[in-house]
Amino acid sequence: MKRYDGSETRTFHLAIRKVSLKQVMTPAIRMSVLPILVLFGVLMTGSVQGYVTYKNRYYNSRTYYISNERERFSLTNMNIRCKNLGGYLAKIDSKDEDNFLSSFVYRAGGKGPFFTGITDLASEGRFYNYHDNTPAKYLSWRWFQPDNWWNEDCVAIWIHGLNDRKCGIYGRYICEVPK
Ligand SMILES: [Ca+2]
Ligand SMILES: [Ca+2]
Repeated sequence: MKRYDGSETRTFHLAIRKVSLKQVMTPAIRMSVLPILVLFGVLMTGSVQGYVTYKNRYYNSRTYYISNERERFSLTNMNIRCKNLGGYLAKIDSKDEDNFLSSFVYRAGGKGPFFTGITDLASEGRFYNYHDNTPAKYLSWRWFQPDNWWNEDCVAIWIHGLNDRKCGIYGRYICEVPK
C-alpha cells in the first residue's frame, strides 16, 4: 500500500495558486493596480512615523509635525526630537502663523495640550523661544492667560489662544522644520 507523504496535496495547492494568480492578475487589473500603488507611495513620502505632518506653503514653506502620542512634555527632550526632524519646537512669529497652527491642531484631532517651544522657564513672565533664546514675537493669549497657575512655564496652543501650562504634564508637541 502506498504511504501518503503529502506531495499530492502540495502539487494540488501549487496548481491552484498558479491558476488563481493568473486569473487575478489580468493585464487590465495590473494597469489599474499600478497607479494606486504609485499614488500610495507619494502619500507615504509626505508623512513621518509618529507625527501628523503638514506642509504650509503659505508660511515660508515650512513643515510642521504634531506628535501623535501624549507624553510627559520636556523642552529639552522634545526639542531634540524636533532637531532629529531637521527643526525645533515650534515658534510663533506672526498672526498668520498663529492662525495656521491653531487650525492645524484642530485638524490633527485627538487630545492636547499641544506644546510649542515658547517658555518663560528662565525668567518668570518673559516668554522666549527655547531653541534659540529669542523673545517670543507673537503671543495670542487666551482670556486670563498667562496665569502661571501653580508655576506654569511652557506654552501650549489651546482653544481660542495660548495657555501657559506646567512643563512636565502629558501632552503632544509641535515641531517646525524650515523647509
Ligand atoms: Ca510662568
Ligand atoms: Ca495657564
